[in-house]
Amino acid sequence: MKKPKILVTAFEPFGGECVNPALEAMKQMKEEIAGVSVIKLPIPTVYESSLALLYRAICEHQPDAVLSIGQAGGRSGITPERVAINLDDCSLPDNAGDVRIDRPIFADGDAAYFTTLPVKAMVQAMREKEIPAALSTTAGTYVCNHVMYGVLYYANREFPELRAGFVHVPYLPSQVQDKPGTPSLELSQIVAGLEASVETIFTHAQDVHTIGGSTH
Ligand code: PCA
Repeated sequence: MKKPKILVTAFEPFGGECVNPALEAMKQMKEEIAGVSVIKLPIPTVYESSLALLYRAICEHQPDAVLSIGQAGGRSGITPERVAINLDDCSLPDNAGDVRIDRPIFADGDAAYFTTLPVKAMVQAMREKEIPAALSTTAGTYVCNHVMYGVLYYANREFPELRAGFVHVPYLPSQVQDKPGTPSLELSQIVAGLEASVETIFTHAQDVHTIGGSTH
C-alpha cells in the first residue's frame, strides 16, 4: 500500500513580527509521523501567491490531506478551524502591500466551506497530551482564511478525495515580551500539538461526535 502523505503549510512572519510560530513549529515537525510522510511548504503571507503555491504543490505531490498553519496572536491555545468563508476583508496589508475590503475569494464559490479534517478529535488528542487546544469557528478574514477557503474550494471542485483544514497557533513567549497580558505557548508544545493533529487526521476518517461549539 502507498504511504499516506500530508502537505503541511506555514506562513512567513507578518504584521511587524520577526517570527511566525507556525513556520518555526513546522520546521521542527518530524518528516514522518505515525507512518505518514510530511511534506512541508512555507508560504508567503500574501493573498495571491500563497494560494497559487499551494495549488501547485497539491498538483505536484497529490497529498491525502492538507494541514495549513498560521499565527493567531492573542489566542491561548492551538485552535483547529471549523469553517472558512468566501471573504477577504482586513485593514492589515498582506506582505505584498495588498489591502482587501469586502472581496469574495472565488466569485463562483460557496459562501463557506466546512473543514474536512476531524477537528474535534484533533482537539481531544491535544488535550490528552495536556496541550491547550479548542475548536474555533472563525479563521478571520485575512490571509489564513483565504488559504483555508481556497484549498477547500479546490478540493470541492478538483480533488474530491483531498481532506483539508487549518490550525491557528498562539504567539511564542519571545513575541509577547513587549505585549503584557498576552498569552503565548512554548514552541515544543505547539510542535507536539501539531504532530498529534497529523496523527489524528489519519486515525480518524470521520470526526468524533462530542461538544465543541460555544455560545459566542
Ligand atoms: N496568520 C494570519 C496570516 C498569516 C498568519 O500566520 C491570519 O490569521 O490570517
